[in-house]
Amino acid sequence: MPINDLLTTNRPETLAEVRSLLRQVHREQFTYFPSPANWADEVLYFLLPDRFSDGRESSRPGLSRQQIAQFRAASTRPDWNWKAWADSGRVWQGGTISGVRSKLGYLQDLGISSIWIGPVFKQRVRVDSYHGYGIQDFLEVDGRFGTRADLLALVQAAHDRRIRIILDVIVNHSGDNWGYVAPGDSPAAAHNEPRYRHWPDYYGNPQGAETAGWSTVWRSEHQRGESDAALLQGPHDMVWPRDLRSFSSYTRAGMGDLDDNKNIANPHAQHKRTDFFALKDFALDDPSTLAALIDCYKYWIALTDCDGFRIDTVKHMALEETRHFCGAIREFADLLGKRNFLLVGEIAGGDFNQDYVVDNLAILRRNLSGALDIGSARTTLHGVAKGLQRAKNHFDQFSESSAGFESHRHFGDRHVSILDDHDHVTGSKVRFSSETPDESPVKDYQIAAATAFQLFTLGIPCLYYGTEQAFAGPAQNQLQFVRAEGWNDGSNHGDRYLREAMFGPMHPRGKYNLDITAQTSTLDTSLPGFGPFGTAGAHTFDSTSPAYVRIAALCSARKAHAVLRVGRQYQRQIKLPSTGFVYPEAGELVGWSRILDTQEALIVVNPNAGAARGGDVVVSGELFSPGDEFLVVANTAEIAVGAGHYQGSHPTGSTVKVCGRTTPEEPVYVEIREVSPAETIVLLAAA
Ligand SMILES: [Ca+2]
Repeated sequence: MPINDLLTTNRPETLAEVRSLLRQVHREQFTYFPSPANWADEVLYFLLPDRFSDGRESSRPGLSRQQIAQFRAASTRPDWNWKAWADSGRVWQGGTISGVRSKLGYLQDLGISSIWIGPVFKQRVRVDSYHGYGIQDFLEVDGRFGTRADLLALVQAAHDRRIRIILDVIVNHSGDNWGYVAPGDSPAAAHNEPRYRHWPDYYGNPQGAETAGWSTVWRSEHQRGESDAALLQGPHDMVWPRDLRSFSSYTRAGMGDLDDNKNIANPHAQHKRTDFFALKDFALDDPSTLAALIDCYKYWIALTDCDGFRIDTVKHMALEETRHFCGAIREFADLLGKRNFLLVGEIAGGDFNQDYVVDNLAILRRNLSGALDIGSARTTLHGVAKGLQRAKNHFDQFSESSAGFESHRHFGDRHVSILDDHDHVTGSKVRFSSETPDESPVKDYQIAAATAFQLFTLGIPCLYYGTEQAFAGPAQNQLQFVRAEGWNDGSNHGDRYLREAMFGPMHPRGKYNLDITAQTSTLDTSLPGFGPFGTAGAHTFDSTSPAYVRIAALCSARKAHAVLRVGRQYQRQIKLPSTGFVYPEAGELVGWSRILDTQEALIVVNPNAGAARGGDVVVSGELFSPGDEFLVVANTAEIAVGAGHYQGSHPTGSTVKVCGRTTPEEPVYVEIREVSPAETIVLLAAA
């Protein structure tokens, strides 16, 4: 029976309707798409639906690298208003779910096998939460992104290509669906972020000396507080489903410190109970609230056949609540034949928090699958790939012999490797390529070298949209025009510079305070679109760009050889012209091996942006002897110029001989020579 049969004309209004639908799923034989055996076999791609594609790129020109370079070289652009462009970055741009579907071929050719799509659920209709993290209707797709049918069609089209879809879900909080009213104030003046109240107090608490006189009121479509909920009957009023309309489902503690990380284990800690600015914290310690949210998200699995969830703001949920949510979702997915449904947590606040949650919830595979590496692992990766940090800093994270279990990074499918994302909760609010100097000859593809670390070291690699086009925001000589507009400043909407609209709209959507029809059928012509590199009206879906072709070649090698995905991992010592065999300093050649059974893959990256590098790279002395050969299976420098035109060292298909052991102490090694800046070579041998 096709899943489309579950697609009712109207979305359910209550969880009773959802439960009836879930009973139907139990009763009838729907066919669901199975999970991968191991998510480390996948290559993830994270995109924000508002900022990726509107499916209409053929109506706009593509931006060539030459044009991008010209734009970036110009210190002034008389016809261009940087402030208007920056302002545009704060509002809805017009990307859609159907737009994502139109780009499946582009993503498949890049080597992507799973897409993590930012939240698609219905937002407050007159609020600028284009990022999707402020839900008003937990059972509906946002009209600006499309329909439930569009989402189902995306998943089906993706599955036809063996691409999986991961939805981004929020359990910790709802949108700005209600407000706080101080004693004596009008409900219409309902506001957000009153001073935090410590557990067990809350606003409206009859026992609270300072909070008893307060009330909370639902918001209308127009964000006004309304004390008589009977007047709020529209689809854009209050919250949906109806089951979430009891204020006891919300913590109501006001705005506290999101980063009081001292007590990650305390379920009543401030960071667990605080609102997320205007977004309202759910009282997940109320069992019926957590059960309601579990049913909402079971609905989306049943309806769409999605393959996993990325769970937002896990740090702000108590461990038991996360455990309960993940366990319930995993059982439901198991029932549908999705025996390895991905549940990956966003755990902010640094590595300690991340490791604490993973150690507690991921070890036995029954709760969380793993975590996003958004702490120091991400910034270390930036530094190593740019040649600014020793590669050992990256590889030591996987060491089994260092303290603890290093949170199971060495298990390889517990961590999702992140180079860039939409938040950069740790580190600067600018993309990897933004920090590569504009005059650098590797500006357009240094990020491919960073991606090689993601693709070929332990973990599940996740590319952020725009990585393959080396998105870099405005040029250094243009930053003067956007610094005042929050460039790199998280508290001033600096996140927007991590979220350019890849499809290059001419203008953003009609203003967000208009009704939904006007928002979806008109454009705000007073602003330019928030296109990449400080442009509007030109897209960047270029499958010939320097980063795209390199990453595609690396993904192709990864797909072809299991050893590159699941092999054991060893950083290799290298003998440089001036050293013995050492773990080289920052900016020197980096080599590491993956070993599976009797096969060894050797990956060599030159993170030096300015000069070629070579060295003698150690390989396994247990598997290989002098005279054996390694075969080159990928060379990014060669891909860039085309196979017939490559004049450099180690072309694909060539071999290098194993040398060494001229004394009993000497290791066996291969001689790698003249690797160009920011290029990667992958070699393979079987004993
Ligand atoms: Ca919370």
